[in-house]
Amino acid sequence: MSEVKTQQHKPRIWTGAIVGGLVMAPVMALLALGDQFAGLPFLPFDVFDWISRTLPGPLVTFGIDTMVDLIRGLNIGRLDQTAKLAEQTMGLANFLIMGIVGGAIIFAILRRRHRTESLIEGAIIGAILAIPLLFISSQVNTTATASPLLGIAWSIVIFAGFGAVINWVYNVLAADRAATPAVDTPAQASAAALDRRQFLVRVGGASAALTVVGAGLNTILSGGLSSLGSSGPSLPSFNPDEEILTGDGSPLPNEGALPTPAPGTRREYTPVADHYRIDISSRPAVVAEEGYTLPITGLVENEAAFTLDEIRAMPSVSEFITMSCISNRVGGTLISTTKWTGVPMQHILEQVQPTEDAVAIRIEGADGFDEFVSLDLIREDERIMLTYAWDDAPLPERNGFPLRIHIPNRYGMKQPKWIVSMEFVNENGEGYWVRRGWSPTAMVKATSVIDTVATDAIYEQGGESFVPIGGIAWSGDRKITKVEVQVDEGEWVEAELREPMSGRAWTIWRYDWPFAEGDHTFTVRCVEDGDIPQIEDVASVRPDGASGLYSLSATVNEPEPEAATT
Ligand SMILES: Nc1nc2c(c(=O)[nH]1)N[C@H]1C(S)=C(S)[C@@H](COP(=O)(O)O)O[C@H]1N2
Ligand SMILES: [Mo]
Repeated sequence: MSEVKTQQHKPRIWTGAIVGGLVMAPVMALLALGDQFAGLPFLPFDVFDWISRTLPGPLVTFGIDTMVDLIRGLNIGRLDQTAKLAEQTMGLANFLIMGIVGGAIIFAILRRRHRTESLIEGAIIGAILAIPLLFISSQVNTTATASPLLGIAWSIVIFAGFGAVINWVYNVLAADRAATPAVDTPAQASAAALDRRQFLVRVGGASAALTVVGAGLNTILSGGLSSLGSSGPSLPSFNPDEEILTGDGSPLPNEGALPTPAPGTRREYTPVADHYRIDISSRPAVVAEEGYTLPITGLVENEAAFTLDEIRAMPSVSEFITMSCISNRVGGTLISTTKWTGVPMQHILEQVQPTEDAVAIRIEGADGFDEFVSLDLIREDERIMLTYAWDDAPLPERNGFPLRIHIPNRYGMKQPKWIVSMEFVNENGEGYWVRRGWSPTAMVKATSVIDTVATDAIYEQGGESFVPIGGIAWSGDRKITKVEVQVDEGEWVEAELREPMSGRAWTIWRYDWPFAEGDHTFTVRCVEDGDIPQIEDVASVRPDGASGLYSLSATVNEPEPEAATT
């Protein structure tokens, strides 16, 4: 009798499993923070990437499709982001399962020991569990920018911590049981069980709180530069009945262009309020208009401190411009288009007269962000512009009021907002994100995205049904010359291209696909001027920007017969 009881005094393995899952959640939040702010490896995605490369393809596809269906069923996320979200969710879920197994293993091992107060055993087991993960990460990780040694140390510390916390929970549960030596009456036994349950509930609560705080910090601090996929606001979609005008009331430059975007395609001209926003601080820097001057110093003949009125009175240019963040994933929301107005930087050079040794300008933002622009680049590209207006109105506060720079064909990270100073220097340096391991040139890669498979806009023509499919393609200032769509494993078929608003704006494309009922996968690719195809090899956003083809799955059903009303 008492023999059996002593055995029951040891916390059970399944309790370890629960604890493992609970502790793993905040561990993942911590790993995400490390990924975000120190360029440390994010093991959950690494492990998932590795698994999906190792497992047979159809199994992985099945898993992703199931998740996509699930997420769609739950109505989370935009269709275009669902596939990536599914993969990421699977990566996280998979890691959670590993936490559960890890917790069970640690409890199983601790059960074989004499009870101790120490946390060493758990910490050691945790660190050992990290070793295969580190190996996997070294094989597949392409996003970490921190030194590998630091990555190893970080992962081992985190997992030792994971083990130690589980060990601690084990100790508390075991001590609790030891403290109720004579579990004789059913009442006492259930009181002890209640205590333990309360304790576990508290562990669960702490886990949830820490996870939420960690994930929240990640989102707030990164302002969207998150590897966990910032699903921004849904993009407003094209509405054929709405006439879009720019801020000064003029029509878009490609007014009347054909084809008409497929229903559900994003708006060609992003409303300024919906323009994506990325910056290093959680709140936009605020620069007061009153008393503002732009000091231009350093290696120039004429130092200057231009007021906004002076800048606005200089010769100006306007252009419709698509800008993207380098951390925009294929198909992500960190890309927008509006009308930019400003002074050509070449004009500014004429005003201040750089000296012989001047090589670059160091531009600083009110938030401490900085970047360098080489004078050679400015001299050879008259389009580089000191921008003061978007959509014919002063820059919004969050998008860089009062001044920001535009450099064609580069991702946003090269283009400071909230400019407070320009210093001409004799060396081209590394800007804020470059110093943190991102691309020194940040040249835009061609990208194409499916915004819509408009199953609710199926139409008939010549006895055949068609489903309008549409989206965007963009390649910086390089012209998009072709977009092709593939359905399942079929032939690539050319889409129609709509004349873009400018040479620096995205191209809307449309393909009316002959209807075929069922579950289908749609993939898109584009070609830029010079017959250069979009890069198909998958690369993550860090350090040079994402590449890879965008695809999505959709179920296409027979259209509902028209209701007999008029
Ligand atoms: N001062 C300042 N400028 C900045 C940034 C920043 O954090 N601070 N972020 C850059 C990045 S990474 C991008 S993608 C664009 C985003 O501009 P937007 O927020 O107006 O869309 O601004 C760039 N300029
Ligand atoms: Mo960015």
